[in-house]
Amino acid sequence: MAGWLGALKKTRNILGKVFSSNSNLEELDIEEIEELLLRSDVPARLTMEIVDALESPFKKGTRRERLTEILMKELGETPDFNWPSENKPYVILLLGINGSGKTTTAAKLAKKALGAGLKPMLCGSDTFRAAGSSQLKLWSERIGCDFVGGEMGHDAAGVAFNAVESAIEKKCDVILVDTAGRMHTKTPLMDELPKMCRSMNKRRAGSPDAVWMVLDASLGQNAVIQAKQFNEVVPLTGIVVTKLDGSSKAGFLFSVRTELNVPILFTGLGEGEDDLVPFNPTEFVNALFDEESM
Ligand SMILES: Nc1nc2c(ncn2[C@@H]2O[C@H](COP(=O)(O)OP(=O)(O)O)[C@@H](O)[C@H]2O)c(=O)[nH]1
Ligand SMILES: [Mg+2]
Repeated sequence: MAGWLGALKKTRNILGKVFSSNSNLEELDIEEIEELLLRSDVPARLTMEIVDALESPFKKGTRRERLTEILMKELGETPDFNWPSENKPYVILLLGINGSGKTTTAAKLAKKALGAGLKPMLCGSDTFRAAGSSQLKLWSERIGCDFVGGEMGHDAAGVAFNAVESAIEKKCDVILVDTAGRMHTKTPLMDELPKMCRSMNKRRAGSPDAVWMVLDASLGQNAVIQAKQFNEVVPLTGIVVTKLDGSSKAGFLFSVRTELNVPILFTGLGEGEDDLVPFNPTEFVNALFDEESM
């Protein structure tokens, strides 16, 4: 299973020059420090705060503690996600642009639910592409869980309704609803999302219980801009950050709370089915510093 330290290597290659206790900050001028922070998509306001902290005098050996405090404050509280014991079937709707990792994340979450002793259902409502739903069906066979999907061209809201109906019948505990990737700028597909919500709500009042946006970490700050637009169409209740492994722009995670005020719940640290872990701010911040001190 992939870990935080390995996943954050590329971002650390940049930020470590500022954060690492081995780095010789005296060799960098303020512009260079700012440039490094911004290059990894640390938001501008936080960059200024970090620079201020580095410029003001402090006791030797406390740089890491001081920076850690600033970074942890920026991330805010991260609630633990617990699989619900009521409101069954609990419906989690996964949204995002094409390729962000929705289908993989739906499967990874279903595997987690199985591991927690629950009965999950995968719902393939990506009826926009020919292979959209069949990809998730393959996942359901691989991990061994129920599946409801639709053919290309079917109404996604109808597929979602059928999934809730079938999950009630089969006494499933949780439904992971995978959706078609859509651009936040394309109105007709964006309009489909509230329709899907209304449709599921008709079959089980209160659903979807959770609406999670799946963000590709390699897009950095642009991912947050997308999320803001999705959030205006369907209010988000959580964020899943995928592909943190391989991203050099993990600094954007520090914008999520201030820009969206939605918690980061899970993080993808690799392609494997077990490479989805609860977001852990302490592990995340620690992994931005040097490897030796871990
Ligand atoms: N490295 C890495 N790859 C991921 C992660 N999550 C998804 N992927 C890959 O991203 C690609 C697109 O994923 P997919 O789930 O099909 O995206 P979708 O279009 O949003 O459904 C696939 O090759 C996945 O294996 C992750 O956390 N780390
Ligand atoms: Mg997909």
